[in-house]
Amino acid sequence: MSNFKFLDEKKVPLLVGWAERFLQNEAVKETMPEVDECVQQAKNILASALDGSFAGLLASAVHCNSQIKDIWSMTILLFQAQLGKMAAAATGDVRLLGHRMSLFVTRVQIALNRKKVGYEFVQVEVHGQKSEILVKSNPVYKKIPVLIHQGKPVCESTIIVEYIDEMWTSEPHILPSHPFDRAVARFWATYIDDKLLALLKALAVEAAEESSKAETVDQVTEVLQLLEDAFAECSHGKDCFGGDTIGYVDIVLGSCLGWIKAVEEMENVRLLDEKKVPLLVGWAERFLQDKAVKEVTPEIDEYVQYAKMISASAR
Ligand SMILES: N[C@@H](CCC(=O)N[C@@H](CS)C(=O)NCC(=O)O)C(=O)O
Repeated sequence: MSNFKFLDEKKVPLLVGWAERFLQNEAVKETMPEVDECVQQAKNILASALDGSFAGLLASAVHCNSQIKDIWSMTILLFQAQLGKMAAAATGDVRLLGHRMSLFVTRVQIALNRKKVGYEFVQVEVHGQKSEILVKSNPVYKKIPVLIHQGKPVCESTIIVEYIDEMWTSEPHILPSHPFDRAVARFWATYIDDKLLALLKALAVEAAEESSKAETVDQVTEVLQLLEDAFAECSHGKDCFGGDTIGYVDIVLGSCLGWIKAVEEMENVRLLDEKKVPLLVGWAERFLQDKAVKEVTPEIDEYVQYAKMISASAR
């Protein structure tokens, strides 16, 4: 479609070799559509896509302007750098690159605390000039948290939490034991990250008109209502999403509580409303009392101050 070679032997030889082998696999061959079918499908999407950004991206890929080529090449280089880094010799034990106010970092700290894994906390700069160790350890996103275990970096908070559960297998377990329950837990964790966090960010640090803020507050209320129902289903009448003990969804949602409460204070609204989401209100109180959580959760005032600082510097 574009006359540009993405899988170029000179640039990404490992990926080229892997792609050839992958496409030869019987299970893949049976299900993979032909290239022509993919081209046709892409053209159909392009023709019917009304959304500007998606159509724009596809259109650029099809005509393959030099900007897209550059982005693609850079992505590949960063990917290669990440692979190289992951293969590097192991040194040290557990280090966590983070910042105290990041809820994503809090997740990892709670998981490590629950498992009683000792670690060195390395505070890094994420705004402005990023710390060198962060750029080296997470060259793709350059974001915290990064868990460096025996010299190997693991990125993305939920992935790190899963890694911790799989690496340190002693109790308490974080993910449920049954594959179905694990799938449900991952579903809600993804929902929280996709929906709730975007809304909280909009309320906490983005300047918006009062009317659109009220709309966002309503959306948060809807999300929390769904999570109230999820709690009823997942907890089976027990104290946590994970049943008797704090589990995956508890950690993912619980790490957002500080920001939820900060937004309540800043916007003078009640998001965790006893009348609307009584189960979540009770759960939140219990969660914040847990020792592993308390130790690493900043005070509401700190969140409020931090949110004000971020939104001021964004203007
Ligand atoms: N999806 C990521 C999000 C991590 C994230 O957004 N981290 C923020 C700190 S709260 C960051 O590093 N921001 C720096 C940046 O966006 O450049 C995760 O779950 O770990």
